[in-house]
Amino acid sequence: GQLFRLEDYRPSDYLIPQIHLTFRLARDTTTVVADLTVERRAGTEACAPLVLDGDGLKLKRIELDGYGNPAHEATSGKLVLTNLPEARSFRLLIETELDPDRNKALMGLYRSNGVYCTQCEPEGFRRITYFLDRPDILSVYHVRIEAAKAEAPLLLSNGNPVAGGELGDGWHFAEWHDPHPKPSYLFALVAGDLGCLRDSFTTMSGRTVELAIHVEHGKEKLAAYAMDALKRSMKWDEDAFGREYDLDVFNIVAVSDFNMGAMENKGLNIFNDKYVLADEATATDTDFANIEAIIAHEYFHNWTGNRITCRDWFQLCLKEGLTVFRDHEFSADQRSRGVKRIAEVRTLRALQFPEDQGPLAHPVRPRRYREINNFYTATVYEKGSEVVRMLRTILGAETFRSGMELYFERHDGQACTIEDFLKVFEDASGRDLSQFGLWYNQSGTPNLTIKASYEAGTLTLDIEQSVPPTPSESRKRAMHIPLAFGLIGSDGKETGFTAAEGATVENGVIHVRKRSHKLRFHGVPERPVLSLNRGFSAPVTLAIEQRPEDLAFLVGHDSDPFGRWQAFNTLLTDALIAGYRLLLGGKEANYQKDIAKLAGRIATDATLEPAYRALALTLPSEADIARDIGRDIDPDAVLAARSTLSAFIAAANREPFGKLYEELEDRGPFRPDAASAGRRALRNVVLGYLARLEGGADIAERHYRTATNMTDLIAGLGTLAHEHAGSPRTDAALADFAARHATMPLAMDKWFQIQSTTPGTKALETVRALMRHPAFHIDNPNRVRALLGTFSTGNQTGFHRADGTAYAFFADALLEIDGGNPQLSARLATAFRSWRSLEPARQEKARQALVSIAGANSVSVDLRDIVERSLA
Ligand code: HT7
Ligand code: ZN
Repeated sequence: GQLFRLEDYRPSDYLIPQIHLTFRLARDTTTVVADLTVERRAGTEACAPLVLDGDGLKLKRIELDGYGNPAHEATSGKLVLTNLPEARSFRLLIETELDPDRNKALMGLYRSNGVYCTQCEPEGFRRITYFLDRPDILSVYHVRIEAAKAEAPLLLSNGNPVAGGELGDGWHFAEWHDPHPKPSYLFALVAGDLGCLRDSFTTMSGRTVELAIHVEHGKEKLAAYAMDALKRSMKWDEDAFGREYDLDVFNIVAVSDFNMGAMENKGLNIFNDKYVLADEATATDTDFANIEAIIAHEYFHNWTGNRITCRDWFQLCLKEGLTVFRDHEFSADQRSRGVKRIAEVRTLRALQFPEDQGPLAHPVRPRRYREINNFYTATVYEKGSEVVRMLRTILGAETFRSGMELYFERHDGQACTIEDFLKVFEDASGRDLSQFGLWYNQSGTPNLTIKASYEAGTLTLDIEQSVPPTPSESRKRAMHIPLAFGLIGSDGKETGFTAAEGATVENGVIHVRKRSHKLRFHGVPERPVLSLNRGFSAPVTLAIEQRPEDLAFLVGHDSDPFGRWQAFNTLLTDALIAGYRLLLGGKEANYQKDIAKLAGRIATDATLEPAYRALALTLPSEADIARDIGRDIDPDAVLAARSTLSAFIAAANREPFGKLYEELEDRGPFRPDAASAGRRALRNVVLGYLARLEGGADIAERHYRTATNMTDLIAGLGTLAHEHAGSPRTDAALADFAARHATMPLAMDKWFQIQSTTPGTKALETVRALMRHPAFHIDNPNRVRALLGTFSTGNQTGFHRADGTAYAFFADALLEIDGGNPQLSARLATAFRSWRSLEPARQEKARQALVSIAGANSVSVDLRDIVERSLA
C-alpha cells in the first residue's frame, strides 16, 4: 500500500462544483452516468491532466460536452484525462457499470437484504464513478434514480425531493437535489421496498422538517425510540449549540449489512439496524442508550462534519472528535451526567488506552497512513473528544461557546483543518493554544506522577509529567494538562487555600505545563485528602500513593461522582492485582474485609443513583486488570483473581444483596429511561454476585425464566452461561433462547456473544461450532462481530488459551473474512494489538499467528497494514 503523508497535501488542480448523477438500478447491471461540471482552479495550467480516482470500476463511456471523446487512459483505479479544453470550465460525462450484488466489502453501492444502499466514507464514491474523491472537493449534487417499481418503490438520495414519476415497463424514477455543496463521501442513495415511520419537527425558526425512518416492513414500531431520540437531538442542537437543521426532509434508513454503526450522509443517514430497531423484547438498555447516542451523533454531524467538513482525511478528528464530544454532552443532558462520565471513561480506558500504549498508537491527528479505513479509531474518536473537553475546561464554558460560534460562522461551507479549529478558540479567548495543540499531534497517554506532602499549613505537590515513546515518536514534548482537583478536609468538605505557587491554579484546575512542577498550596488548615483529575479532566494515567483509608474516605465524601467511583475502582484494582500476584505465586488470593463492606455500603446507599451504584459495583473487567498489570500477563490468573474477589464480596453481602435484588424487581410497565435502566442495571449486577453463592444457578435461571424484557433475559442467560457453563440447565436455557429468537438476527447476536465470551478453553470449540450455525453468516458484520469480535476482545481466557490454538483459528478466520470485507478483517485483527504484554509463551504464539497472516497469499492492504504495524 502507498504511504500517504500529511505534509504532501496539495489542493487539487480542478474543482467539480456540480454533479448530475443518473442511476439505473438493475440486478445484473447497474449503470451510473455522472455529468460533471469541471473547473480548472485559478493558477492551474491548461495542459494539466485531470486525474480522477476509481476503484474496481468498469468504464462504459466518456464524453467531453461539445468536444467528443477526450484523450484518456482508464484503469479500474484511475482515469487520467489529457489535452483538456482551454476553457476554464467544461462538462464531462462518465458512464460506469456496477454489480451491487457482488459487492461484499460494503463500500460503494451494494445490496443488503434486497435494498440498494451506499457507503461512501471515506473512499467509497470512487467505487461508483470516477471522481476527485477527496473531502476538499465540494459539489452540488442532483441525483436521478430509476428502478423497477416492484423491486424499489422507495428511491432516496441526499437533499430534498424535486421530481418523480412513472417510466413505463413497471419502472419509475425520483430526482433529488441537495443545495448544500458537499464532499463525495457524504453522497448516499437508497432504493428498495421498506416500511416507514414518519414524524415531523418544527425548527427554531419555525420551518417544518419531515422526518422518516425506513426499516424492513413490519418493523416500523421498532423505530419509535430512534425517532424520539432524533427529535430530542434536533432540539438539543438548537438549544446547546444554536444549530438549526437546513433541509425540508431528514431520512434515516436501517440496513442489516453495515461495517460500522451509522453514516451521516447529508439528509439521508444510513444506519446499522442494530442502532435503530428497539423495543423491550428485542433490545437491552445498553442498546437503547447506544441508539440514542448514535442517532444524536449522526444528526450532529450535519453541522460538525457536513456543513464544515475535513480538508483531508488526516483531519478526521476535526469532525469525529468534536461530534463525539457533542453526543457525549447530549447524553449527559438526557441522562445522568455523573454516570455518563464514568461510562465514558471506562470506554476510553478499555478501548483507547491500549491503542495508545501499543504498536498501533497514533496521534489524534495522524501524519501517516496506508489505509485510512484503519484510522477510524478510539484515538481519533474518543481521545479526540477528550481533547475538545479539555479545551472547554481550559477556556471555560462561555469562551468555549463563543469559539464554537466563531467556528460555525467563519468556516460554514468549508473543508477545514485542526489549525482552523484551534485558531477560532485562540481568537475567541486571546490565548496561545500552541502547546495545547500537541494533544492532536503527539501520541501516547501522558503519565503524571504526583507526590504529596503536608507541613504546617502548606501542601506540596511534586508533579512530574512524562509521555511514553510510541511508534515513530521517541522524544516527546511537555503537554498542557488541565488537572481538576479538590482538597477535602476531615469533615468531608472542601478545604480552602490562600495562595498557590509553582503552577497556574484557577477555577479548581491545576495547569500542568512543564515536565515538573513543585506546586505549593499555602494556608491549608489540615492535611487534606486529595481528589485529583476530577471528572477525568485529562486523559492521562496518574501515579500517586494514596492510603487505602484515604481512598475509602473519598468513596464516601468526594463531591465529584467520578472521583468517588475512581477511588473505589482503585481499591478494587489494587486488591485484584495483589490477588493475582498471590495466585501466580501458587498461593490463595485473600482480600480485606473492608472492601466487601464498602461494596455493601455502596450497594445499599439509597442516596446514590442506582445506575451509579451498578457502575461502582462492577468489578474491573479482565482486560482492565490486565491493562493495569501491564506486562507478562497470565489471563488465567487474572480470571481467577476476579472470580475470587467477586465471590468474596458476594459471600460477605449475601443478605443485603439478596434483599436489594428483591426490592429492585420492576413490576410496572417497561420504560427505557435512564432511571429505570439504572435500577435494572443494579439488580443485574447484584444478580452476578448472588450467582456465585450456593443456589446461585437457581436464581440466575429464575431470572431468565421470569424476565419480561431483553435486558433481564440477557442478564439471566449470561450469568447462567458464564457461571454455570456446560450444565444441563444452562444448555436448556440457551436452547430456549435460540428457539424463541431464531428469526431475529439481532437477538441471535446476543446469543452468539454470550457463548463466545464464556470463560475458559472450551470457548474455542463452541465458537468453531457456532460458525456453522444457520444463523451465522460470515458476510454479515454484525454476526461476525458478535461471534468472532467478542471472542477475541471479550474472552481473555478463551482467546489467549495457553496453547495458542485460538490465535491460529482466529488468523484463519481473518483471512477468510478478508476475501470479502477487508475493512472488517482489519478491524478484527486489532484484537492482537496488546500481544507484547502477554507472558512470553503466549507472546510467541500470538506473534506466529500474526506472521502467518502476513505470509498468506492474498492479504488486503487493510489487513496487512494492521498486521505489519502490530509486528513492527
Ligand atoms: N462517519 C462515519 C464513519 C465511517 C463509516 C460508517 C459506516 C460504514 C463505514 C464507515 N467508514 C467510516 C460514522 C460516524 O463516525 O459517524
Ligand atoms: Zn462520526
